Amino acid sequence: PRVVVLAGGVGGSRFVLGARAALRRRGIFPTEHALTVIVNTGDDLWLSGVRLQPDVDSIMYALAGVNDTVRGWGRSGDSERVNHELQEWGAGWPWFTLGDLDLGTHLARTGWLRDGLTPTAVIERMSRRWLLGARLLPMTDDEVDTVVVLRDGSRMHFQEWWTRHRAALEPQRFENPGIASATPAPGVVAAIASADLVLIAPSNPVVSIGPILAVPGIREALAATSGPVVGVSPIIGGRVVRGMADVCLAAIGVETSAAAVAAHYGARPGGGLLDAWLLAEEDAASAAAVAGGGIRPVVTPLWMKDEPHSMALAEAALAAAGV
Ligand code: GDP
Ligand code: FO1
Ligand code: CA
Repeated sequence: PRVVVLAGGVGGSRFVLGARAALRRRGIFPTEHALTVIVNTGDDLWLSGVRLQPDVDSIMYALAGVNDTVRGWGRSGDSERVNHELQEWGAGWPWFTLGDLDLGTHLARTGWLRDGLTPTAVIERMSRRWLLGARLLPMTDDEVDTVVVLRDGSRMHFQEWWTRHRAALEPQRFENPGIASATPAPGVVAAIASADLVLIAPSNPVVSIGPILAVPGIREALAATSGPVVGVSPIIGGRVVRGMADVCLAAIGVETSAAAVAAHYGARPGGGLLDAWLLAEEDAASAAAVAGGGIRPVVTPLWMKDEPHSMALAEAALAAAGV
């Protein structure tokens, strides 16, 4: 089958690892042709002259097996010599660490962007270093970095709000300046159109999946694709399992519950996104509400504690799509 996944960083990468494993288990090699990941680029930023793509890198590093699984971002076994030097210069952000190996990625990317390559072409080139087993596409080649607007009207880059303030400042809304005139990256709409199924990873619905859906043309492509669209709840037992997605959900008036996130995405027959929604056993009581909203609920374990559990979750998603 041709599988498309919409994904953010940590939740996205764990799920994508599971999807790759599930396809391999069905004897599909190489999985590059079967698995396309459309990645959020709202987290991206310029810092100390280099371009960072945190969610793209999280997924690339995880698929390559070189990610720092403890911290959840960056490279395993990284060092911070350059970062210390940047701090001595007062360059960059004192609360934001750029690892030495990770900086190698950012330098390579920035150099190629300066040479005139698009982000899509850079990601394609970087992907050749490893046997990733998936094709990574940015949601767009346009720079539409997420900005947080606070109650007092002040604005800051999403990364500052998330890493420096740990989402402790109450957001009024999230914006992606320029997104209304952004276009999906080459291959994105075609991948969705020719997919046998589309999976929405259990990523942050507001700042990971939200920006992807806000790129004009992507929602329309999802509505028009002939295969099923299956989402996985990032909420288990009414709680975000990692991170601070609850603060993001509150800002857009969505309760932190599996059913509320499903309703936020909406039922495909009603102009929304989803045909089916995977929710945890802890949330089984809200399956009826999901069904009432026109989305087929599937109760299954959602905790991706290791790759076998991620694979089991991906298999449940494939099964829900009848694939
Ligand atoms: P980020 O870009 O690094 O913030 O990562 P994502 O947006 O891809 O994913 C973050 C979301 O993943 C969090 O809001 C969690 O709710 C969700 N998440 C993390 N671990 C798990 C898990 O084991 N199971 C499920 N279902 N969701 C998870
Ligand atoms: N997250 C942190 O909490 N602190 C950091 O210093 C940090 C550095 C960093 C560098 C490169 C990169 O790709 C990601 C990095 N992250 C860091 C993670 C990242 O900022 C966020 O967790 C995500 O963007 C949210 O999805
Ligand atoms: Ca992210």
